[in-house]
Amino acid sequence: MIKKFKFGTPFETDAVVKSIPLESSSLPYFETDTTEGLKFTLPLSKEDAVYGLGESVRGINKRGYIYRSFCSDDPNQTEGTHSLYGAHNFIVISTKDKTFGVFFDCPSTVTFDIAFTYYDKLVISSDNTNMYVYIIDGDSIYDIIREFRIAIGMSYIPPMWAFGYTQSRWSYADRDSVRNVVKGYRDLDIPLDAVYLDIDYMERYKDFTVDEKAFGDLKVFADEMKAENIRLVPIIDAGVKIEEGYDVYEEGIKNNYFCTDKDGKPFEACVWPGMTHFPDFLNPEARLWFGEKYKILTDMGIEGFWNDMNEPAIFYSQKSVDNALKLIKEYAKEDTLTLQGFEDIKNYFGSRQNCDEDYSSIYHNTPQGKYCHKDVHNLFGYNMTRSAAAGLLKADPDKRFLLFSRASYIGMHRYSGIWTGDNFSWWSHILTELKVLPGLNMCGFLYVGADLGGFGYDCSRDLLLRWLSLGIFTPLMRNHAACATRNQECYQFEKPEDFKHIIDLRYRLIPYLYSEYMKAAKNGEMMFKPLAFEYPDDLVAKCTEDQLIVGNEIMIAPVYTQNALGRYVYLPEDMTAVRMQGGELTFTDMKKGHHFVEIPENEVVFFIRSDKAIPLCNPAKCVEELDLNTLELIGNGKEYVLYTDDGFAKDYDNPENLKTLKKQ
Ligand code: MIG
Repeated sequence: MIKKFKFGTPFETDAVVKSIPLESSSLPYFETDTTEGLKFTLPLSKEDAVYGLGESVRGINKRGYIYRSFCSDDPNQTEGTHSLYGAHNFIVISTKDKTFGVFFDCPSTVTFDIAFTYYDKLVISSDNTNMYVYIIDGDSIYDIIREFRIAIGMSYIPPMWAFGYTQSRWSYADRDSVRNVVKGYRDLDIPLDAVYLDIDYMERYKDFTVDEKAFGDLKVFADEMKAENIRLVPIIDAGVKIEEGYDVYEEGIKNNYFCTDKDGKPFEACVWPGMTHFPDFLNPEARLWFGEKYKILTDMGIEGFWNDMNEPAIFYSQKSVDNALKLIKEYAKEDTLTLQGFEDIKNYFGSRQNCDEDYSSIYHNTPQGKYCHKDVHNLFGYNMTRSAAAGLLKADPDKRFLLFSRASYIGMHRYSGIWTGDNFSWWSHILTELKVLPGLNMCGFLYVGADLGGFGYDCSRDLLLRWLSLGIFTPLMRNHAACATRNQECYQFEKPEDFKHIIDLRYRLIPYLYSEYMKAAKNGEMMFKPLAFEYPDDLVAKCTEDQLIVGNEIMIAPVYTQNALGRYVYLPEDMTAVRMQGGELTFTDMKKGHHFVEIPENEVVFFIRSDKAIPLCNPAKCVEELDLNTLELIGNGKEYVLYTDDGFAKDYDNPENLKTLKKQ
């Protein structure tokens, strides 16, 4: 049961697609305070848990911290961070006597103070007095989530090749660099399905252009790669370079498709291309226009994209530069810079990222009137990606494209996946990724993954092995690294066969992962489930935040500490441990309870639940070459319901896609 409550005059975000009548009664459960902005308070007793918030730091149970939903360009995914790239205002509150969900549909900052300021209170507040609040009741956490997911619409479904292993780096500078990556993998027989093109494939960072000196005719090169079953996946940035003669810039100016400043002049800020304007993705006409540009690249044979810098990220605005110069001139009147002057200048430059002053100077021309960016900030990346999805749908209505975005809001899950943005080559970030997965799924984001191996800093061989051992279970499986970091492709490390065995296992699991993904998408379920949801009456399971149920049949318990020879694993029921060792699988039945499981860094162990079975295929060098007709069932169960389709067409509801596989 989902109920809709209205405060003020909310901006229509289109997060919810189901039509739900407005309630006239007051908001249940919470104490509502409207004296200053909006504030909703709920008492929490000690054992109550709060789940959700999609892309956010810290635990699966979000208790004990302040989170701020404000799409931010911030790679510091640490315990001290309050906001990440996505803004996902859905939580489930689980108390002794009742469990319910609540979604705050508000496009500007919402603060979730979850038993932080007051140990026994949940306080949700916003300066914005205009929002819809949805209350979702149900018999179980899963019922509540399903109800919410029906209201926000079905999750995006990628093409099947996007379940393959993919390689990225900022940047592969030219054709030969990409060819070398493919050769590196193919020579060692390590599977690979795609290579990403980061910003340097463009001509001077101009969207929808290609640096032909480095990449030649991209269509020819995309065909060459396609012949090897490799897809090229270019990046698209939100900012459009200001350059006379550049058609995207000129069309945008001519038709008033860019965001403006207060006076209606296009807002100017510096990002990778230098000075840019931002397409006004909240203006439906501008959205349509920008989205249609993706066809320039699909016409060259491109079948996937990643949308970046769409919080939007701003290095500095024109106004900031003007202010900075003023500040410096002011201090330059003195002969020497005082400490205060030094600090002022440093702080001014240091505070340009995710900067309130800039976001307060941007305006959108929306069907609901002129809006200051600050009030609709969290909708920008969502609508950039919605624009891309609409363009791709128009370019080829019957085809699935790979699409994922950095910034997001609930609603965007219908159009694309997300990657969790910049992270670091830190051991703690393996666990960070594991913990973020259930929350993302709750909010409808199913096609998800983190930069495997870590984006910033240098990655060690053991870190990559361990991270891949989690990454083989995430739908988006991409190894990505920042410029000036150590090479991170698997073939760059010693004993590459260790990497091959792990990635081979991923390909063997694709029939299972794809089936579970499709079931989750079609039925509003989660693919990554906390043990707390699956075993609500088991105290230990409730507290276990470093293991997950993946789909309905398996449990994972990855190693996330360096030099560990194994780890403690809690089995909430009897399970079969599946061990991949040197590419071979062995099976051990294990009893419910605590175990220390030895897991060398080149092995993977996962667990099949009692009376369940999962399908495995043979590995292949790419998804296209997987033989999905020859499947073996493993585990103690007798059957498995497999979902298959051709991996491209959109006939998701064809009953023939579901087959019950039975053990011989
Ligand atoms: O300011 O395009 O998160 O994946 O490699 C950095 C370069 C811009 C940020 C993305 C990252 C990408 C990088 N981009």
